[in-house]
Amino acid sequence: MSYEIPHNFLGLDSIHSAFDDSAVLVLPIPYEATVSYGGGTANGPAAIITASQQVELYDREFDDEPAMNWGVHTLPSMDINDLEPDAAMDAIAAEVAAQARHGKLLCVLGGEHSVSGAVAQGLFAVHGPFVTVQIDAHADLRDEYEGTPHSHACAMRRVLDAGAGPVLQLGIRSLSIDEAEVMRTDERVITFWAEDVHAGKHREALAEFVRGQPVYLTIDIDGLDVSLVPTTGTPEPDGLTWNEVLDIVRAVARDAAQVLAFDVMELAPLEGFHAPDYITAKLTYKTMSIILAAQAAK
Ligand SMILES: [Mn+2]
Repeated sequence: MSYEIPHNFLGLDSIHSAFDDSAVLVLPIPYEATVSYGGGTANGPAAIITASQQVELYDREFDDEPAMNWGVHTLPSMDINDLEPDAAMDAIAAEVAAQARHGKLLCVLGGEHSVSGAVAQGLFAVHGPFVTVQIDAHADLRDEYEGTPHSHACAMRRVLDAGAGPVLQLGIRSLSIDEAEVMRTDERVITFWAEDVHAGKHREALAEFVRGQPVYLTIDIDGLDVSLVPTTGTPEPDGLTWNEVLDIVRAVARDAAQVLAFDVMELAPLEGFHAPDYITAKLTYKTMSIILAAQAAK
């Protein structure tokens, strides 16, 4: 008999993590290729999964253990760091498309944010058009950065290139002059700065943006205030609070026709400093719980 905790998200037993019976698929993509400042996102998914095993399954919000009702299956981690960027992005898009066909809620753990462009491609191939909600400190609208179109600084530009639909950004507080121009001229991009979110100015537009639409929610962990998760490659002050982020998740879950997928990106864990890993893991569990509860209520 083994007493080892299973190495899956939340450390679930085989019954509550079986593929067939799970409503959620967790896909770890520890891809890291275009670090521009601090590195370490390749260790993000493993740190989130390890920390998730310490998160209480019981959630007061639901007076229940959501994971025991829905089932959460953790897929094998993608091993693509040796591939050229184009090939890595193709591999991600293909894997996401293959998993999206199962019709379950897909939860991608990164890894650097450039992964999200390929996730959008894979989702679009299966589901057709959708809208994207981005929680992030950075606009990520550069066409290329440091010589590559696959930089994490270009993540949302690549999501737009996937052709699925518009992007609504929340919590943005760092951008280049060129990105400011993209925001002014590209009507596919709607931006709410961090201070707009603090003031609640995003609420009406967010509800209208997702209403009746399939949605992809991408959470760059640096969108949160840096006091919550300082271990990220490109930190910025004045981020979103825990409750501001969960309010956004609740609004998306409530008003969307369906949340196709969400991701949690850019955690760069630091050995011996486990609080940010735990907070990221708890955010991931809360997000899937909120989405599935809203879906069940529709
Ligand atoms: Mn960011």
